[in-house]
Amino acid sequence: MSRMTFTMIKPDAVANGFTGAILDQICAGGFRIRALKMTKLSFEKAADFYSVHKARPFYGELVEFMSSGPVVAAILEREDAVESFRTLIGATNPAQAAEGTIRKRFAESLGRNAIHGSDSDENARLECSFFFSSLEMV
Ligand code: 3AN
Repeated sequence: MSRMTFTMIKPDAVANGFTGAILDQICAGGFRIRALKMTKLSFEKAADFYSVHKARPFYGELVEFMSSGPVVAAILEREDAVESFRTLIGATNPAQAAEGTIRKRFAESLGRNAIHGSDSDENARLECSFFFSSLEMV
């Protein structure tokens, strides 16, 4: 799985009309889209996806936001996928993200930060299978 990562364009960026521009930047960054879907997470599904953050003070706000509107989920392939995708999206807080990164360009705030990227190969594998069946990946 080290050539794969998982991403999700979050409800803020979808609602703001940035889906096309973000997918364009991902492809320009050398990633190949292996699976893609627009969907809306239920409160329960969002709570499950982010359950690792259950103890954090922002968990309720995060789950509420992530289930507030459509998201665009994708499986991406590239050499060194997890690390290079984290570089492409920039720091969690867009105020600290490097110039030209996806979060710097498109995120609203720390909570509404436009895009998710897996933080390890293991989480990439889990997150890909959370959203996609083997039939949906080409
Ligand atoms: P990343 O998405 O960069 O891996 P994490 O895993 O630390 O960052 O946080 C998961 C998500 O939780 C972030 N994408 C962000 O939307 C939200 N988040 C993180 N820290 C805060 C915070 N202090 N206040 C509100 N939301 C936060």
